[in-house]
Amino acid sequence: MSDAATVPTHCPYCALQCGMSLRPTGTPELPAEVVERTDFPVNRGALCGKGRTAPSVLSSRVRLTEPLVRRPDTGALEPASWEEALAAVADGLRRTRADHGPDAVGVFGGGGLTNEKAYTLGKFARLVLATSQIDYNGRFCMSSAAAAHQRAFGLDRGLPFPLEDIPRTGCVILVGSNLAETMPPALRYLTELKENGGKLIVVDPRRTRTAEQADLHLAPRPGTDLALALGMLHLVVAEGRVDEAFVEERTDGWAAARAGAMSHWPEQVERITGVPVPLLREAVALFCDADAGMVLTARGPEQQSKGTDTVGAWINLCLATGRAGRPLSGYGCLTGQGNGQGGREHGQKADQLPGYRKLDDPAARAHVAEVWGVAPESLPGPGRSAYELLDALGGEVRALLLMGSNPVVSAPRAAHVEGRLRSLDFLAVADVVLSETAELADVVLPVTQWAEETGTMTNLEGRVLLRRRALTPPAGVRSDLEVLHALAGLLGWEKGFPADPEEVFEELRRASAGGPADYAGISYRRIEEERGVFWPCPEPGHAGTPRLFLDRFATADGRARFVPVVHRAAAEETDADYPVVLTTGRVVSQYQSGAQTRRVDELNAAAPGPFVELHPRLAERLGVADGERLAVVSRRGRAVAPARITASIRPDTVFMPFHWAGEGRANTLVNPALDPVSRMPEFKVCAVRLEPLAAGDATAG
Ligand SMILES: Nc1nc2c(c(=O)[nH]1)N[C@H]1C(S)=C(S)[C@@H](COP(=O)(O)OP(=O)(O)OC[C@H]3O[C@@H](n4cnc5c(=O)[nH]c(N)nc54)[C@H](O)[C@@H]3O)O[C@H]1N2
Ligand SMILES: Nc1nc2c(c(=O)[nH]1)N[C@H]1C(S)=C(S)[C@@H](COP(=O)(O)OP(=O)(O)OC[C@H]3O[C@@H](n4cnc5c(=O)[nH]c(N)nc54)[C@H](O)[C@@H]3O)O[C@H]1N2
Ligand code: SF4
Ligand SMILES: [Mo]
Repeated sequence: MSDAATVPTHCPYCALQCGMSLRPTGTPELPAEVVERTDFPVNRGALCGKGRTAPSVLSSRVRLTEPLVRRPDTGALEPASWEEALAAVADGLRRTRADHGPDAVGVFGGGGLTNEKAYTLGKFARLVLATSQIDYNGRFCMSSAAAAHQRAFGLDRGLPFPLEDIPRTGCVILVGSNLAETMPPALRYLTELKENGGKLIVVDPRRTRTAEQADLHLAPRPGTDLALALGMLHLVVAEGRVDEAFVEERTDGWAAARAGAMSHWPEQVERITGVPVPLLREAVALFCDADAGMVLTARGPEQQSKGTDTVGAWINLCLATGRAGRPLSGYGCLTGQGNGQGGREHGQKADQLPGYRKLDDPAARAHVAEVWGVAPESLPGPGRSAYELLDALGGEVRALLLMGSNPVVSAPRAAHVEGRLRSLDFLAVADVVLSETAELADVVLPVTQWAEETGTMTNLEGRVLLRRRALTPPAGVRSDLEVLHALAGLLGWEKGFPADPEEVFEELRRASAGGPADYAGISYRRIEEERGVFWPCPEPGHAGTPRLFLDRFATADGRARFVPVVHRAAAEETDADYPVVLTTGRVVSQYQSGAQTRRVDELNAAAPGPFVELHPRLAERLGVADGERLAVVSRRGRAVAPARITASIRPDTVFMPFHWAGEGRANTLVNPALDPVSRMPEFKVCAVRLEPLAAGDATAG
């Protein structure tokens, strides 16, 4: 319900982008209250605890309200005027460029930034800084699914159908998604599926709250989803369940993909994954007996050094069974961050130009260069991927502008990344709070938040949404767009970097026109009137595209491509020194690096700190009791957190959430092995050893 005094908007956090309304209170301590908003179809008023408490981060008690500059005499960050802070950033970037060349200046963005910001950040890097060195945290999130989408379908949109289709399909295989904790209001789609008689299969090494809802739960060893999908495809062939007509009419490459699957015998797959053959057969029967089916993946199978091939294997299963390019069927990836979808479309990715164009495609360069009023040759080429960029800091890349990420907590091999950040000649961070990464900066720029600025977000369904400014920001903060506008001016670009979001969006429309992610027909007004518009939407008269691929896939010839894949091991396997598998992920009450949610009392009460989840049998072998401190040691380092003993996890695996800094930082342990195609790090599998700490033992590191 919204009345005149409330403003309809969307949650600042995850890719569901739940609708909510805000009622301004006029007090700096808590500037707004959340009011239920039922007219947005995705969540119909429901919110998780993070969304409900989001206004707490708007409080002047926890946020940054003035720029900070590091003083050479004290070495400390101290308050400064905006003029001084911006001049220091412009100087730092200019000096590095003069001394070491344009590619010595890097930019790191985020999938929580609005489309307007992501677009402007990419343009700022390529034009103002003339650097190729830009990437963003979305590389850690959905890049493997994006690469697999491109390979198979010729286009990457997380979900090719709206969430409302899920309850009407026959069977959903949910692979490595803990939706009940990561997108709680979306659980409704799965309960409705079951109410309608549909089946749910969940693939997760842990019996999560989501897995508890499943008709069938498969619990593979982390890092073995590729073998699991191949084993299912093997059975599909062996049992004569291939949709030959669909394969013939709509796909290419089946023979090679089939051969790959046939070399993975179910018994062999059981040995690799730990999933018994009868359960594998049951999964195939549930999936193939239904009239229609979907496979949805999230970070479990994607955040692996073979994530692209793994998603490819699940897509192959969909294609072989005719569960793609048809109503109520298909493969989809559940994108994670608020603008995880739009953030990957408009040019903050190392190899990309707006509209999901490729930076190395001459036609794409010519189109975007014309919109930007520059010569195509002046655009730099593709740069390093996120982890490779962080790893190059202090070496070839000597200054960094960071907007919308907290890699000290969220990057793999985090102690190393923290060291690289410290070794920079110059670091500028724009953030809403003093994150662990902002603490290392030479200049910190305090920026406005979701409720205080206008901009568009594209949710996991490809639905472009608008958040209108609902509150007046505190006097000392500026928007990211104002920051980039001012910096561009100081670096000699008076024009081309407007601070007004709608002006940026109008340019983004033109830059995206004709590209794969075409926003040309979308306007702020249309989004408001239609409660979101699905891309591609090439002209104002076009209705938008909620469902993709029904007539043809987005490849040149309209046919989907099977990709031949075979199983391979994780980059780091267990051995005598590191005998246990570590996997990592999320809990319901904290968000990402925790920079925002660790500042909310109610969320901290619910999820106060890190823990190591382990099976009672493993705990017994180690002699560790519930709540006792446990050191987890990998080849990258050591983390310490209390044990949480539960029979819901495999006995050969431990799980740590990654939301905290300090001694319990999970990413101290994580292996930065990269997928060769997507450059996604292997967040979900590495080898560790566990060392119980005697009470009072302070050997944390
Ligand atoms: N509460 C909360 N919600 C969030 C976020 C948050 O930080 N907190 N972040 C948002 C973002 S950016 C993202 S990307 C999404 C992520 O959403 P999810 O992908 O649902 O989250 P994760 O917890 O990372 O991983 C999901 C599951 O993968 C399982 N898993 C681990 N290893 C493997 C494996 O090898 N194979 C398989 N099949 N499964 C495995 C884990 O046990 C876990 O239950 O959540 C979004 N929503
Ligand atoms: N071990 C392990 N590590 C992981 C993962 C995992 O599953 N396991 N998941 C990975 C995934 S999927 C993701 S998406 C990453 C996310 O990890 P991060 O990139 O660290 O994500 P956030 O914590 O959301 O960081 C966003 C930062 O930007 C700030 N911010 C928010 N809004 C704005 C804005 O509009 N402008 C500016 N300038 N700043 C803003 C926030 O305060 C915060 O400091 O973590 C990855 N790391
Ligand atoms: S599910 Fe995601 S978008 Fe919805 S309220 Fe929770 S964090 Fe916000
Ligand atoms: Mo993510």
